[in-house]
Amino acid sequence: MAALEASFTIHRGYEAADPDAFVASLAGRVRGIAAGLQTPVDRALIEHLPKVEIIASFGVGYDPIDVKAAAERGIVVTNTPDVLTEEVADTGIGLLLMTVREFSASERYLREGRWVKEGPYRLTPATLRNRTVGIVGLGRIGMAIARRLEAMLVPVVYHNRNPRSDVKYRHYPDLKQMAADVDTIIVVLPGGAATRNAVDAEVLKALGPNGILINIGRGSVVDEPALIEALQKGTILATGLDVFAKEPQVPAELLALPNAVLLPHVASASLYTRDAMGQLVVDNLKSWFADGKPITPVAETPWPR
Ligand code: NAP
Ligand code: 8YV
Repeated sequence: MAALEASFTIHRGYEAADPDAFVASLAGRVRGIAAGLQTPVDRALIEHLPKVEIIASFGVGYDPIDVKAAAERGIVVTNTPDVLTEEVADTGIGLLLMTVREFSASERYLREGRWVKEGPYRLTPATLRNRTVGIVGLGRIGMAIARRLEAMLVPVVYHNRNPRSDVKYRHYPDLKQMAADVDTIIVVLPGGAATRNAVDAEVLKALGPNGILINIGRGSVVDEPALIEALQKGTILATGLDVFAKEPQVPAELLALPNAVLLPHVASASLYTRDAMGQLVVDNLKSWFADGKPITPVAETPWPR
């Protein structure tokens, strides 16, 4: 915010008591939007702000922004790729280990004094040592996770719409087929209509009773009620989630499950990485208004047009 204030006149939509009156009062003046994940920029908002030239989003995923509506009006949308990749991959591996080896449950066991009273924590039924990981979304973050898994001697395969020519990992055009062949899935897909409920009851059934599902992509990619049922019935073994269907709400059924490790969307949430993301938002806006060039435009609003 300090860097934005140094270069621009800022109007804080997130502080407005009456958002509609706020937007109406600025309609003829606002030329750029700095948007967070919690700030949907839908078609109605875009149409109410006809002078907007750029929407600079804080985050690599930009599913809350109606990029089609922006493209139709010649508005460029930017995101924050790369600067968060390694942090999010670290979190993905951390969440995988927490889930497979039950680290949060065993820490609770220690803090509750049960190690002293009851003896050692149980041997975990799961290990990474005999697992194969299927990455759903082998893009920037998926690749950073795959590199880490290779160093950990864990075999990797993946599901994307398009096979990559720069990797030796097996590509599965069909997600259900991949789920049947592996025991661990890490979801790193973008949100939005194309990926909604891509991990459904059938995929979970194919993953099987030893199966572990990690999701650090978007909550909308996993059919949450189907996942809850699969965990309750033992259709799969466990899950580790950083993202949820209706954040910050997490269903009570998930909270009650011992075989679910739940994080509050923290994959990129270090000061270091959030600062880099914020800087890229500022740099996109400054570059646009100084030189007419966005630094990291999204695919739907390419630059030059
Ligand atoms: P990216 O480089 O664009 O990678 C996305 C990958 O998903 C690509 O390999 C793409 O391959 C694949 N993909 C896209 N749509 C697909 C579909 N319909 N079916 C199958 N595969 C599909 O993006 P990234 O930088 O790695 O980020 C990925 C996502 O992670 C973001 O969009 C965001 O939602 C999420 N994320 C979450 C956090 C967090 O805090 N939890 C932080 C950062 C990012 P193809 O095009 O070949 O299909
Ligand atoms: C968010 C994320 O940016 O980059 C993404 O797609 O999901 C996160 O890094 C973060 O939650 C801030 O809203």
